[in-house]
Amino acid sequence: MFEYAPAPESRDVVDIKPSYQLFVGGEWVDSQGENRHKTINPASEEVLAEVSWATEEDVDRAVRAARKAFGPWSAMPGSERAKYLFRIARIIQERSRELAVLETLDNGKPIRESRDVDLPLVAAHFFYYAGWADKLAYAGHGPDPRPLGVAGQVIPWNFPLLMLAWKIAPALACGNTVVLKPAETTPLTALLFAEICRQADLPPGVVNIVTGAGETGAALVNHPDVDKVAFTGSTEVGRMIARSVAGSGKKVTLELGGKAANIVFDDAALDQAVEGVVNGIFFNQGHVCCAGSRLLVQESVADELLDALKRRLATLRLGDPLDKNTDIGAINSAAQLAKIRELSDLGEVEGAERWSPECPLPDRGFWFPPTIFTGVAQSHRIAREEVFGPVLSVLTFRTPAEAVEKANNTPFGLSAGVWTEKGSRILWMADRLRAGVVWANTFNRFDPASPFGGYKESGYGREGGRHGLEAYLDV
Ligand code: TXE
Repeated sequence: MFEYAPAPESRDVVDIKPSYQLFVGGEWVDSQGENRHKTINPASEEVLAEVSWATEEDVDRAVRAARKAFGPWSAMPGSERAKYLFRIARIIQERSRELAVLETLDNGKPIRESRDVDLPLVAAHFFYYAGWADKLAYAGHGPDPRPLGVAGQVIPWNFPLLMLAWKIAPALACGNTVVLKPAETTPLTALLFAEICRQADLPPGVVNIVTGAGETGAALVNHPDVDKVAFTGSTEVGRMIARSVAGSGKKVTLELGGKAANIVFDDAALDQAVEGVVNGIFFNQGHVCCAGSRLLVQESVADELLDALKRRLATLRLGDPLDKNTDIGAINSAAQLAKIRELSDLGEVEGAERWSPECPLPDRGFWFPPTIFTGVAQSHRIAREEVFGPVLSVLTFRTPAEAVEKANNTPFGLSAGVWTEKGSRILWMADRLRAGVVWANTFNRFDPASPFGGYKESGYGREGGRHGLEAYLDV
């Protein structure tokens, strides 16, 4: 039998302060309010640090700092702005171990993912957009595109630093300045990023970080001097933001939820498809907006695929996220765990069959085992709603047309996956799937040069690639 030897990454590589201020105008400043918030390690429930809860006045101060910085920053030649972005990218690489450990502590994701997926992508986004800063005339906006001004950016907790990079790198490359609010459960890497901005000598006020919850986010997106709002999070809050800024003249991009279909045809390389299905839904505990949360498998291979999938799930290791052997880490918060439990219990009540491998859960922290539901009907809530956890709903189909119909039978439209050896079928499916991204024989693959974003209730606007610049430029 395989001997399991834990290989924990040292948490001593990161120096977490007991408490943090807000980062405004290049300085650490106290909040005007009394409220503080404890951020915890979801794998142990240990308090990591206390952060400020920014008030409306704090947000106003940050927006004013960003406005003051906007003039000189936007007037700077693109080649100069590029130097700062390249510098930030290199510091991220140099400090990537520290950042990965901090991300894992605050978020609960396995260190292998933060180290090998999140951090390389974060640096890659800064490198990629640094390359655009002096080439904006080729961005497709006419010869002299202009930045929009101050961007108010609100991000979620599932990829804290990567979402920050998706938002900040293109905004800065185009000459905008930024006030960013990280999610309340994962503020720490954004605060370390503030330190990196100082280390890179980024002019004060170009990046400002305000920590807090929904009220802080609302104060930011509704601030009259914010020109551009960029949000990633729940469809519910996305809708509220769209309503509240309607008529204000602010430009808005929204990246919201998903319920992606991962579609496996009977001619697919099933071993690879199993890996793709596992990666599609269990990567990052399923806290992924484009997660392949619905497996659509062709009836003729459904039993074979499910058997192989269950055998594979039995080999996944759930536990200490700092252990380099861990595949599945902790659920990010008690609230998210409650939501996953509620929807999973409902799955059983609605008549689907639930299966998990034998999987002892740690005593402390927030945990949920990898779970598969079979016998799922399209009307079931686990087939329609975003669980945002390690829960896969399995449905079957017979023909490609039926696969398309079922895949599109959702209010969302962020991503989809197709597994088949037939190239013509991939193109036929991609033409018909209402999803911003269609992966073929792979899943959850990202690249800074590729635009990303949704159809329908998954939001609007694109992030990444040349298209990602459009969200931060005016003709
Ligand atoms: O999201 P919220 P939550 C989905 C996922 C998850 C559910 C709830 O299904 O289970 O949303 O997660 C800030 N004005 N996604 O409650 O509330 C908030 O402080 C402005 C999908 O964490 O949308 C945080 O910074 N901002 C998703 C951010 O919005 C507000 C990622 C996201 O939190 C605000 C996360 C307001 N009124 C959750 N209220 C994805 N697309 O990847 C809250 N916020």
